[in-house]
Amino acid sequence: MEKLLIATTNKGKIKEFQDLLVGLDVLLVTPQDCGLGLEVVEDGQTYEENAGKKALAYSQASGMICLADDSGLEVEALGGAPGLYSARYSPLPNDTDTGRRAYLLKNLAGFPRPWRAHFHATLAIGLPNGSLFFAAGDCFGEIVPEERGDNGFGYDPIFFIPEKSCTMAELSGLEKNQLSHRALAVKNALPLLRKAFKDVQF
Ligand code: ITT
Repeated sequence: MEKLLIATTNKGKIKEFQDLLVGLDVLLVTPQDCGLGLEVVEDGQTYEENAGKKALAYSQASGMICLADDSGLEVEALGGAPGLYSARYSPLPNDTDTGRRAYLLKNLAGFPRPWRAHFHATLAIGLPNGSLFFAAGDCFGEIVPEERGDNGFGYDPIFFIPEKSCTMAELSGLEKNQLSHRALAVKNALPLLRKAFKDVQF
């Protein structure tokens, strides 16, 4: 069976991709499965640049078709921050998801609610010949000042979805995968992935 390398070190993303890509008839492998420990510097100015950089680095190191994700949370009152810097949004180096959520709430404290926000995901499909294909998705909601729920990862416990009347972390994995930015991006990426596996000669 052909293999797709999920080019991320984020365990939350890996779990979601494993569930979102069940319909794709390929074997999903992780960098850990392949013994790959790449450090990709995310210095791009856009989600596309960073996702493309990760997909290419992993496809060149592995010789496999790779799927990379660059995503973030954009908060209107903060002019779109943390955005591209969502994974590093903290004054403390190596802070945790909990620390980053607390820092975001501290920065939002002076602003009137609702604190409108959306999650964005750009996926890059990298081929060993250097070709890149992109797909994206967004999920809209608002930030709430108290954490709710234990599922998901990152900013999920403070991201409220009005249509569901709960936070992203209160949704089951299955429910999150019906409406998240990553779910929508995967839906848009599936035809590109199918084409990539048809076209590439292994
Ligand atoms: P890789 O680069 O290895 O994929 P990463 O976590 O560094 O892992 P990003 O640079 O794309 O990935 O950062 C995305 C950050 O945005 C992530 O660490 C979370 O803080 C946040 N984020 C993205 N998607 C999210 C989601 O579905 N739920 C909660 N937070 C999310």
